[in-house]
Amino acid sequence: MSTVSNPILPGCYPDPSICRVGDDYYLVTSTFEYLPGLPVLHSRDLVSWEQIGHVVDRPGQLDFTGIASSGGLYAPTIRYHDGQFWVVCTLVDQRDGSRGGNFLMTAKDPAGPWSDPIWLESFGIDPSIFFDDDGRIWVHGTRLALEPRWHDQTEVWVRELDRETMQWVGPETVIWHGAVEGVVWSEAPHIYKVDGTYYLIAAEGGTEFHHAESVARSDSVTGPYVGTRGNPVLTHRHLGRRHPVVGAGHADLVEAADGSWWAVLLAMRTYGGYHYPLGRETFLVPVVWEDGWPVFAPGVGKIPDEVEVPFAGTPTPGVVQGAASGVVPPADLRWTAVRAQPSEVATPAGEGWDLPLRPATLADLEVPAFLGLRLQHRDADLTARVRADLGQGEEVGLVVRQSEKDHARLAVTADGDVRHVRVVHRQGGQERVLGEVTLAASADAPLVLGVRARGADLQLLAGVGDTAPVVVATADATQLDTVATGGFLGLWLGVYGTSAGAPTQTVAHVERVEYAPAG
Ligand code: 6LW
Repeated sequence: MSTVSNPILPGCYPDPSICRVGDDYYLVTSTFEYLPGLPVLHSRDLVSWEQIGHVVDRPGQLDFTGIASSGGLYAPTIRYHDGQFWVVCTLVDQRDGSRGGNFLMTAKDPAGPWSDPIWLESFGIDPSIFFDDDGRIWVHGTRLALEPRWHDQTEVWVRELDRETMQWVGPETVIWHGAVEGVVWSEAPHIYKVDGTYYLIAAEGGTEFHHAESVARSDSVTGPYVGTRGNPVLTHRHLGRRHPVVGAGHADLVEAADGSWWAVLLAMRTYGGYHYPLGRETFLVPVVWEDGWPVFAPGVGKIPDEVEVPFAGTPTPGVVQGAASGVVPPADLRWTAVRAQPSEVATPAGEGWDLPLRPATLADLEVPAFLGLRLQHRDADLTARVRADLGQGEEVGLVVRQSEKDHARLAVTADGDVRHVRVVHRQGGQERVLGEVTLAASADAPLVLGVRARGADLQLLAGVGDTAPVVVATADATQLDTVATGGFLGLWLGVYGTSAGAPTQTVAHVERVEYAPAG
């Protein structure tokens, strides 16, 4: 027996999906415009998790050109069947819709390599896949309703997929619009078969405050599905905005080897008022069956702060659970870039990276010279040691990133033997300077740049060599979270460099980056 604290995956790990193979559990989450995409996490007991790879981990596997923030990879589903792992997911291209859609990737080893995408002729988001006892494969997903009666709402469809041709067989059936007539955003559908009955679970209400999880059942995979009178079976919306955990929904179920049932789902922890700068995180909830229906968090009715897992051993929380503190070496699976793989923007160099500056800025829909990590703790420190011989108009620094339009950056430029350091808050595409300092430094002196997150306060610090860094300005995390900006992401902390449109040969030597939870 051991106890795990929720969230089991802190920071931006939304839209979890889980499967079990023997005693091993595998979980994937959404990553939007960040690459590598779709982290694959492994656990033997649901308590201790470690990352073993990514589904989308090589250049060219998917085309991310021009994908805007909060587009990209949405809500994957992972399953194991027939000796291999299957992930279905959506590449959302908000730009022109000419690419993207639902795709399937498979792997013998969940750590990878995963296949190239097999595109499914379907549209909408949140695809899932169900393998029936008779060997038939049923893909299901959600999209804006085609039927006029459900105008402006979403519908859940299911359709059979042929194992050999990977083409649709037979017609599509619309099986669900949400538990209540008029409910919006029926999402994240998953079908299971339990004791001969088909169960459909789906989120509804949208992935924010009104998020909820509902369940329906049927004697046939294509329905008709009838919801339980107990719907929604889990939500936090009735707890109000002052409850410390909001937005519970987007669940996936798994049966443990001992026959117990569990759900992983997303929710957000608020701080600094009704804000959640860490984004949508992954939580674990026990599930029991009563009268042929699943009961989420029995006896509690909301996500428990701590969950007892009877079959779990001594907890050994993994790096992905925010347990690590210190240098984040290049091989660490937490590193991500935007619209490209890290290997396409930087080269490992000792404990850090050589990061060639790029003409693209953080505001452009291009591949910026950027490498970052999720902010996983409300109190945390990120420190980077960077050497760069900057030319005119060139900039290196740290960024607290939400999107192209919204970030706070600590921007260093050079003018002879001085370094100008500014903190710029880019808000809805408009920039304002929050503070600035000038530091004396020779071209080869290392810059020591830091983000000190203390709740909603994001202090941005800069220094040279061994002198103590100074706070240049404090940015406000509650102006950078999705409550303030829209979108689907938590905050990322990263190093970046740009030549602001000009050709450049300059390389930022990011000698070392440390991330440490504080307090
Ligand atoms: C995802 C949808 C949702 O596809 O937000 O949880 C979308 N709600 O299910 C992006 O994460």
